[in-house]
Amino acid sequence: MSPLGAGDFPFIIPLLREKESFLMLTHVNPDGDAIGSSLALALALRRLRKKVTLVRVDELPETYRFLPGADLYVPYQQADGEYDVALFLDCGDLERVGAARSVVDRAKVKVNIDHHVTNTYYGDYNYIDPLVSSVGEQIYQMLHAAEIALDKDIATNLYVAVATDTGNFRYENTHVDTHMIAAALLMEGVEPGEISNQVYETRSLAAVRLLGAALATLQVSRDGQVGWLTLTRRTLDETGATDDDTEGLVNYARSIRGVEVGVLFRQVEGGEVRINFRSKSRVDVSAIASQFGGGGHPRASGATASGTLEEVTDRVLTAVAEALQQAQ
Ligand SMILES: [Mn+2]
Repeated sequence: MSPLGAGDFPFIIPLLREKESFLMLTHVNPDGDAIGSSLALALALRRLRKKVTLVRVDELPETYRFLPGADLYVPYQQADGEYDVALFLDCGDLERVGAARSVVDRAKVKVNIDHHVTNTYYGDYNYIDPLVSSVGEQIYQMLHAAEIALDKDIATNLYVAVATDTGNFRYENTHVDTHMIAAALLMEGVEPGEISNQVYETRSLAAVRLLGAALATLQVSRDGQVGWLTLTRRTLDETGATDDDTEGLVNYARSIRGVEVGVLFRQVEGGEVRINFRSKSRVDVSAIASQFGGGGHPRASGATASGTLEEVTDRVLTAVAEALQQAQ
């Protein structure tokens, strides 16, 4: 845990031990950290014989369905009981749970566990640590402090959470603690080669076709510092790809030599455009995303804006150019 990151941590541990029923929520379009950290905590709570209702809004991405406990997820509409505690994982603000917002008040207490620098502290208890790589690290620290033993299933989920949010231990959010925790997880029997095969080396045909279509739209700014890709609804429909298949595409724009900021524009339902930002080393893209009502991390963020693809692209590229200017 980073020195800044404890927050309400000391109050959350007793809640886990003493309360009986837990509602667990994470963000829409869940990624490896959201799913891995949730499943790890859900499995740990079940070992303590707690009642756990782990809800989802979207189907789990195919990539993560191999995770131990993945079948614990239920559609949020099934959360029709009363709960002692709602646990929010990897959600920078309450809106991130999407339609599951309608069930959160079924719990008496809200616990917010997150690592986004833009977190709004919406919980009754907040454990926010922007200096750690992932919520996976935070859950590891919590289980460790609560003296709840790991097993291979819990460790596998935590490993996937940490690995995916660090780009498989490549991003600058990979710290000494990150590797120490990974080592502790390997001691529980985690198989990194097998996980890597599942998470990084297995794609659907549609996803690879989408990659080709996305790369064909690549544009780079005149100064070479901004690269962007554009996905229309039509492209998504023609390739048969799902929204989950768009994950990681933005990294191709950022990977170009000289590019500091990569952006992916994706048309979504209802006349809106989903925007994903990545930066290499200087620009804080969480600040840019905030201008558009979104949030995230300094090097990876996202927002959803209304308007046509052209309008949104114009506005966003102007904001990126300004941010680049200030970061010179
Ligand atoms: Mn995360």
